[in-house]
Amino acid sequence: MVSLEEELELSMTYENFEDVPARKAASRRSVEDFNVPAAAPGMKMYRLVVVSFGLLCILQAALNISLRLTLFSQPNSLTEERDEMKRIYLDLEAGCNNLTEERDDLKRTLENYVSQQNSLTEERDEMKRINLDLEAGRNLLTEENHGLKRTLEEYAHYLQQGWVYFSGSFYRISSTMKPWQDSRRDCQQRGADLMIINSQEEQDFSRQYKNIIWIGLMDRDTEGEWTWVDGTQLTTSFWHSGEPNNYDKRNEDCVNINHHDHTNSWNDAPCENEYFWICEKKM
Ligand code: MAN
Ligand code: CA
Repeated sequence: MVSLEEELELSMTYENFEDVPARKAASRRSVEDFNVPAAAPGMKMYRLVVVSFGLLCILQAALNISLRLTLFSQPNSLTEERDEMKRIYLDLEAGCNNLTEERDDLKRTLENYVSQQNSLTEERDEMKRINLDLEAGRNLLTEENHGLKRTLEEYAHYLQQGWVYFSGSFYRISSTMKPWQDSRRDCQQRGADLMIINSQEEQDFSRQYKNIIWIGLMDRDTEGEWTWVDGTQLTTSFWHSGEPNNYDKRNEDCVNINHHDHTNSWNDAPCENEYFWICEKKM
């Protein structure tokens, strides 16, 4: 004989494996064996318990399935999420690389622009300097041009007045006779001075005039210290022999060309004596 509890236990253990119709028959048989009427309240309770137990099993199975689904689907979604994150990361990385390249490109462009600008600034400054130099050169040339114009006008003027050009100077012999000081004043009024002789050539040139003529040499300030009208001291001299001599104890402080037929033609004479004179305009 099998007790009700034992039967219940068996049913719980072998529910999935036993042949249900056979079991049902056995149940029926055991019920018949116990002689329990079919509609008895104990039977009802038994059936209720069995059904409840079956429902519980189904519930558990459903729970198992849903848990399994949840557990197995979670790693998948994590992997997907990870892959998605990976993709996003790769996209971001690529974007970042692109931005870095773009930034480097812009940097290079900026550097090029800056260096270009620097070289343009240098060029501009160089051009400015050149321009200033050219301007200075032009001003110099303009000045020179004006100077040359003035010189040319002077040349024209002295030539028109009958002056003779020799070795960088114009010369003029007077047509009247005056004392040394008046002679000098006449030369100065013409923009010139009495002749200064600095070379053998000039000395030879001076001898072509056959009259006695004053030149720009004197020792009025200090006796024996011969000075040219431009303030320079006498270095190369062409005194006639015996001169200067303050002849006959006279004060002969001014110089003239007296002996034209001699290379050394100079003579000292009293300044108040009247002679012709020769002016020189240095050009
Ligand atoms: C004249 C003047 C003098 C000069 C003598 C030379 O007297 O010209 O100055 O020294 O001649 O004999
Ligand atoms: Ca003399």
